[in-house]
Amino acid sequence: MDDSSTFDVVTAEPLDDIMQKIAEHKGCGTSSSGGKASCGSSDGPDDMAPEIWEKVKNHPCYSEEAHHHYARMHVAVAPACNIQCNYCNRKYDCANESRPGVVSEKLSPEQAAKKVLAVASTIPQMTVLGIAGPGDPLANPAKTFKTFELISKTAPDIKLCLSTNGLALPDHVETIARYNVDHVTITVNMTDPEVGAEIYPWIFWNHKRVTGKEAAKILTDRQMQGLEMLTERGILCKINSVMIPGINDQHLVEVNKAVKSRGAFLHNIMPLISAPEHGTVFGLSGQRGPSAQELKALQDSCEGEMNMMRHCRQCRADAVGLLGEDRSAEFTTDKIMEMDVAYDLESRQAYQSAVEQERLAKVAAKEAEMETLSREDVDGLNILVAVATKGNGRINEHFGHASEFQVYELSSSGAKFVGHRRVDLYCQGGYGEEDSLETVIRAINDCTAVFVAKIGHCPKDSLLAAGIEPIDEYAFEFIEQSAIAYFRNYLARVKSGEIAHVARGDADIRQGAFISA
Ligand code: CLF
Ligand code: SF4
Repeated sequence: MDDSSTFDVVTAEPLDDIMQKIAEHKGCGTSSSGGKASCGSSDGPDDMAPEIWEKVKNHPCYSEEAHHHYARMHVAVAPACNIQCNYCNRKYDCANESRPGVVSEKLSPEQAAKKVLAVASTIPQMTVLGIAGPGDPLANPAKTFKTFELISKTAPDIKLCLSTNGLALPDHVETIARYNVDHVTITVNMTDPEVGAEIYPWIFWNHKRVTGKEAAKILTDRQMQGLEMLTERGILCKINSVMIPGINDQHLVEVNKAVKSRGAFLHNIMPLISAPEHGTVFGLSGQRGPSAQELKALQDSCEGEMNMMRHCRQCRADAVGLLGEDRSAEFTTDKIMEMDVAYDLESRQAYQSAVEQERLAKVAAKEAEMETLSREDVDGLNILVAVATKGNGRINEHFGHASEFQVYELSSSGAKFVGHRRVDLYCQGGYGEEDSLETVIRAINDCTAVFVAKIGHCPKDSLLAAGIEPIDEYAFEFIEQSAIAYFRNYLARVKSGEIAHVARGDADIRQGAFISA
């Protein structure tokens, strides 16, 4: 038997022991972690076994904390698919792992390997290579595993990651383990074939097309079997689910329980993105996606069961960079073929140690600020704040240059990342765009403040009028430390009567809340 199926490659520890630790970690909702967030993918090294931390610490999808510092890249080597989802148009990338409306440049395994080296030598914090489409990686096993083989030889420090619809998964678990792919995502939208028949018109199974409930039953059985086989081997599994209001939104609570009981590490409930111009069945039938509030409510209701991922950016099958940034245009096939690539493991490691120092400083700063918050009477108050950032866990983006805002919930537990909001750029080459400002304000209307590195007078006044306090006094500081400091100051102002606290659900009546009393 191949040793890699019984021992972890990083720690050489028997996999039974590691599995036990993963299973223990699943119950982290009830674990004691002091004043820190007790559950969720923002967990740190104190919240899990060292072997698990080793696997997730620099994976931007499996660790919320890591996503501020580390980047991933995808290579689009897998064009074919073996099922049909009603939210997919084959013109575009697999919508299980990406948003519709973007098309990746397809690569051969050799081109993909060259691209990985080119990116790794340009972006030293790129630590994960994922194959996520544009079809299903396991419907293209030869190309997928050839790519992994080439990369594991030339860039052994890069973690390998795979995302699949799960239909072919049980047939490939041994190969996945042999190539040390220790992060696998399965998209599970249902465990009930009645629900599945509304999402999947057909699957291609045993050389023929199968439809309706029969197809959905085969798919769910294969997904659950594949999940069990992976977790038995100590491979960390993330479950992606597309939330489709009126079809599987309530049912996803059951899905969450089913995948938790089979050892899944993380659950990522993503919103359906649906528009007629995507040409999908759902887009054309007018099936809507969930609102940010509906999504958050479902994620909150599942959080007691297991770790929930809230920082997914539904990135494309050729995404490159930190989650939320897109550097794929810098690495087109033409450009990478011209690049003189030198893979320098030592300088990558030196860069990553510097990142770790910054990360430790960030955690220490947050803990010191938490210490002061723990002495305050928070009185059950909590607020949301929006943050403009371009990475490193700092408030380092100008208001006008932000294409998304990260949203944190502030409460007696400190600052917890709860999602992000995409927006149109306010600054359009030197002048502010009023229409964009309106969409920004709508996107963060439930936030009490917005933290930015810099902001002009015009947007400042409009935000204040909408009841959102623009804050630039923490420019370039750490996000969580600054947010907690702001929260303490907010509590003091509420207590003194300087401002009135407005509950989140009352965002529409926040107008003028920051006009001094
Ligand atoms: Fe890619 Fe997926 Fe691996 Fe991440 S993405 S294969 S686990 S390396 Fe991440 Fe992108 Fe969301 Fe996917 S943000 S769409 S969850
Ligand atoms: Fe499309 Fe992905 Fe579904 Fe295949 S699995 S039909 S590529 S969304």
